[in-house]
Amino acid sequence: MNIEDIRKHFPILDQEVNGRPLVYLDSAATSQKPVQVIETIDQYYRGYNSNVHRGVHTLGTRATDAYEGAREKVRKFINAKSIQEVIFTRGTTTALNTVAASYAADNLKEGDEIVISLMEHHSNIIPWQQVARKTGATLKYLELQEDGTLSLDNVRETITSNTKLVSVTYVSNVLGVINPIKEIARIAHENGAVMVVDGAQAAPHIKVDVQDLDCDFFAFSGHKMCGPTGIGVLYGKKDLLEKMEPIEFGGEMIDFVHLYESTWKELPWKFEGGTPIIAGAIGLGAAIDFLQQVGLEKIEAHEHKLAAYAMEKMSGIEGIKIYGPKEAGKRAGVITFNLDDVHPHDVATVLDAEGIAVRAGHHCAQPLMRWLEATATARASFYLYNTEEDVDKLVEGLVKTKEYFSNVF
Ligand code: 7TS
Repeated sequence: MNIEDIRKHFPILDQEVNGRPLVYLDSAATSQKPVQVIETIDQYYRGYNSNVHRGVHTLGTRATDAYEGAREKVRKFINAKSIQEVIFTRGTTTALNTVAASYAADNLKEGDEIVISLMEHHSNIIPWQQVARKTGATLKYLELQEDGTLSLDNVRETITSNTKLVSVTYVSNVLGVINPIKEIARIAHENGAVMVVDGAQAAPHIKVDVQDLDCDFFAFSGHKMCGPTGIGVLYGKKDLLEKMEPIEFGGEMIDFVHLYESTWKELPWKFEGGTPIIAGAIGLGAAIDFLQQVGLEKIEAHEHKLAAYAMEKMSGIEGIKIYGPKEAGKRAGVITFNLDDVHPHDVATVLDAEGIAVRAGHHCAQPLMRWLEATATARASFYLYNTEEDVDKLVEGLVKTKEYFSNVF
């Protein structure tokens, strides 16, 4: 599929915003959805909407087959050993909170250490703060080098035999940095700690192999990878998940309910209390089919090329400050920047008038913002449907923004 073919699959891109063709550069917040995903959800609601795992009627069986079929697609997508290791959640946030509230809350105690990094999204900070508060464990941070990358020396110094859990993002949603997860997992294991990976910005963009990474838990969201909102995945190694307690109790997740005690279903269903996110999971399955049809390697290469092109073009704008590594090879398709003293919200507003969607703010990473000594930044993020022309329009928009504000002040 070439880029024109890919774009044809995304009807939303073919529209004008504020009288200009839409340039969507906010895929790190949420990606657009191809027709396959929209139609798959539509077909479910029109054709076989039904609850799953109960009863024997035909629609129920079709819905169950589609829901469990989506789980198998996810298993293959991340190369998990078994579908028992694939838990559907509401998204990355819920997946990370599940590990914190179940595994960490039950296994950590005073004197134990949790290691995360300074570049984490709030969803990979606050659950561990809560665990630390409740268990008496200590939260420690991996430091960043000058260009915003992690150093393995610092990883080796920070992770010790007291470390019981390490949780690091695979790809930063602010700096686009790709972290050496496999090496960090090895260091965590050498010290007897479990390795949790926030894969929210990785799963959409790079081929993930949880067995090769040898991580213990891996969390990601469907909506950032062409799927619907409200669905995500927690991968966990079976031997760990088996020992963990569910965090939501009720229908769907039980085997037998007695008056004063109950038993749980086997994995992965013991972690999916209540009616599951049926349409979401089926939609995520369609998104995975689409991404595989295009090819993850191709998507990754396309984004690296676009990021390199954007870095080169944007660096030419006088007064721009681009955060993170200069080498495009070290980053995914995310470019965070500030333009002179113009507030990033103003940058985003002027760009919006040009039909260009970027995000401005702290990107749910306030500790990283403090480290960058910025209260806020603007961020352009690319996906498989973006083109060099989109980058050119962004650069033109930024030049206009500069001119506009130099006339105002
Ligand atoms: N982790 C990372 C690295 C993220 O980028 C995000 C969302 C999350 C966790 C949380 O994912 P959720 O699907 O549970 O919300 N990041 C962003 C962003 O960069 N802009 O909007 C949401």
